[in-house]
Amino acid sequence: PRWLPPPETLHLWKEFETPEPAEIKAIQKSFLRHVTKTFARTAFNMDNFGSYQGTAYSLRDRLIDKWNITQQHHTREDPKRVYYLSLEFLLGRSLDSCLLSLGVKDIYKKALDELGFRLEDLIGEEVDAALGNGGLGRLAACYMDSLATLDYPAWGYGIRYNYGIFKQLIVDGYQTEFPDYWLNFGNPWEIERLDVSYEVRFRGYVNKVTEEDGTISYVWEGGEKVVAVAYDVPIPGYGTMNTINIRLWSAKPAREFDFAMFNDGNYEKAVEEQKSAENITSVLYPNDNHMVGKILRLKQQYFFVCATLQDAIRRFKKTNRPWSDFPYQVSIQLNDTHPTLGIPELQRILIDEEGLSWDDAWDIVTKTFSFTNHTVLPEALERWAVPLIQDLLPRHMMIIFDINLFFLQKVEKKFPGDRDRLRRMSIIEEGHPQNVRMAFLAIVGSHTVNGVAALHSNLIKNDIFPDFVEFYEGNKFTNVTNGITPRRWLHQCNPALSDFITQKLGSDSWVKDLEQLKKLKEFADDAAVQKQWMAIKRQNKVRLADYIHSITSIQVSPDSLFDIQVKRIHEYKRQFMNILGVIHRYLRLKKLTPEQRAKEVPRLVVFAGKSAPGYFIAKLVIKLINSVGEVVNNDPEIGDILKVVFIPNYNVSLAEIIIPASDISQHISTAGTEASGTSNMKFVLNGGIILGTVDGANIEIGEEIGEDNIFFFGVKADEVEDIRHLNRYRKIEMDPDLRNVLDAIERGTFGDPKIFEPLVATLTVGGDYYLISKDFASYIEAQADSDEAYKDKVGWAKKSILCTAGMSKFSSDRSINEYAERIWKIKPCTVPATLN
Ligand code: 9GP
Repeated sequence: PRWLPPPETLHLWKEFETPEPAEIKAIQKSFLRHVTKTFARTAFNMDNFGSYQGTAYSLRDRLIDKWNITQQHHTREDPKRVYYLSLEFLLGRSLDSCLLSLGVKDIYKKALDELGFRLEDLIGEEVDAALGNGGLGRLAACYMDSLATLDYPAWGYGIRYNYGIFKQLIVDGYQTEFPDYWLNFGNPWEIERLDVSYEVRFRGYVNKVTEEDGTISYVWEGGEKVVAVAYDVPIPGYGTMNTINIRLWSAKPAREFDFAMFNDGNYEKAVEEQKSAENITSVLYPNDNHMVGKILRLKQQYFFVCATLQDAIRRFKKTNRPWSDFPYQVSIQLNDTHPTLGIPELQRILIDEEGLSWDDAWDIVTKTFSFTNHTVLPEALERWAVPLIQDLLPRHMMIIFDINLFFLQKVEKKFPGDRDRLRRMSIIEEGHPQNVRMAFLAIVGSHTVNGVAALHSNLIKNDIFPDFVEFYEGNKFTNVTNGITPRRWLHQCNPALSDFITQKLGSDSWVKDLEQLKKLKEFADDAAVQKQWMAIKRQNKVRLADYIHSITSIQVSPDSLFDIQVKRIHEYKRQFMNILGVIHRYLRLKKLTPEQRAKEVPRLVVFAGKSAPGYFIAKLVIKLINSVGEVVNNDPEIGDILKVVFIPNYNVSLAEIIIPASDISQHISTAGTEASGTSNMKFVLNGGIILGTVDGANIEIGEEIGEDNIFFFGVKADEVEDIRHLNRYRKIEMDPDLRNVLDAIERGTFGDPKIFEPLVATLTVGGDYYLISKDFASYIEAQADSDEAYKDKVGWAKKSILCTAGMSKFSSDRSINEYAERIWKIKPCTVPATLN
């Protein structure tokens, strides 16, 4: 039985829980010091932004204290560290999450209240750090939170882009892009480290040197150099001293100014050179699941791995260990193929600069790196033209050729005479020009390769890299199902539900141990709990409805079923099918009598997400959604029975408002195309029900929460290839309901049909690659099932509770523990709590 405090002792607890006035005073003092001294403002020259800055800087002081203690402890203990290399970290806002991690939110709130500021208003002043596109970048951010919380000695490494993902505005129904000036108002969450910088070389030539004893070595010389300067972003663990670091590199010119050129009167050229260095880290490439072969992107990739390896090696060398210890002290995780150049770069450093033999060096390299693949889409798998690499990184190209040669020799030895296999497995793809297959290089240079959900890891093994599985006899390949941090994605974004769960479980320890959510199952049939649970959901829906109104002027009813699809706009994610389903619903509703209509479940369909700027078809999907919304939302016969809203500029802080408000969320990728998905996990953790395909992590979520609590539909992954094959060779049989929907578009029901012709053509003449027609009937059926289920309020509340209760597995803490134990072989290095 749970211990309960005797009522007469409660005042003692209360007194103890109330923060010491001195503590409040200390916060106010540090706040005012920063406001007046750091930002030179006064009581008569203040606004919410000024108080956000003061609060952030005061919190930053605490973060830096903890960070310093952590670093000193790690230096003393010298544990094996993991380095998580990622071109994207989608951190979102930091103020709220830092307040929670440090356990000081309530006391800060009080301190600010007394000064006349509302913490909620300040939180809204912060600009998102949006250094990522979508799932891959947000996953990196969740993993940093878990690494810190679980006390692992870890570093994140990436690029400090001056411009993060573009801002999306909707103009006349179309996406338009604006630069994201996120650094314009300063960034309290980073520390500029002018003392930590490294040179990075590009181009030049390779000198072959023959020593007196006949040995040959290579020296990479000449070319141009830029400097990588470190910016550190401290990441505090939740309720622990451990505060790790994301080190983001910014490019600066190697020499401040070319005075010779300047004096020659060539001022502009001198400035130009400076600019070209800074360009390297200027902008994040806005493509999700799609590679663009731009030289600047290749420069970004090398720039960041080169600086990172120098930093990791400097840290390693401080301990005076032999090189053979390196893989036992350092583990490097490649987040997708983007940092793969780290493999030839470490090999280059070891043989050219440290004088190790090829074999000794390669042994170290392959024991150090591991690689996560995040996609099976062919257009996302990176290939770089050999001439491009040769020009930019001549020595690396030589090394890649050698890695390939030695690798293919081993393949030949194992499968003698199998030329076709050699062609298939070669890191160098033949053609004009030749290409480097980065995934192959990553596989060959890593000890472990993982996919991000069970189905995806199987597809990698069976469909994408089967030759490699055979060659390595299955030993390299494994699965680590993705996870999300429950700190941000429940505790922070849904405070009412978080408090309620804490109250029901009798403690808040679930925030660090999601296994405990399982105990919520006991309450699934409890009428009082159901009532409170759904009341919280409604509050969150009101919050979203208010937001929608403030941004789009569209009034939506919180009593409708909130059906949400938010993610990058991509053909494989099938937002197109969703809006076609909405049209189908609209046409059906129009045929009903007002009495019949009144019996329908009112539904709000929400979309949000960015399209890559050059992705024509995805941009047309956005236009169609807005055009349909225009008609449906203004149809007086329809009213609240159906509303369609596209919320512009989807980002992390918007997700924090949207996700807690969903009744249903859609994850409807063609089976076998979504590697995992992570927003599916966020929605279900917040008691939302998935309507989705048997794809990615949906499958494992279904296993955990029970198939009664998820609306599955559509073909299975192993059927897709056969259907595509048939689609190619015979006329596609269009689903009749879908035909009706397309007819309505073609009749001009949603504006000029000419606009949508290329989009409709993807289903007709285009061969319907993503099988919308095949899945349409079962999609509509699943939607109808969800309407029926929603009518049963008690049944729905039960489903919703069981959803949250079943999500223990999807904590990023579980994922990170798996990586740490099975792949990185690192252990927690707990920092003694000398500060609180
Ligand atoms: O598309 C995948 C998504 O399914 C997954 O959840 C995410 C994190 O693992 O990675 C995405 N992949 C990419 O963004 C590009 O490889």
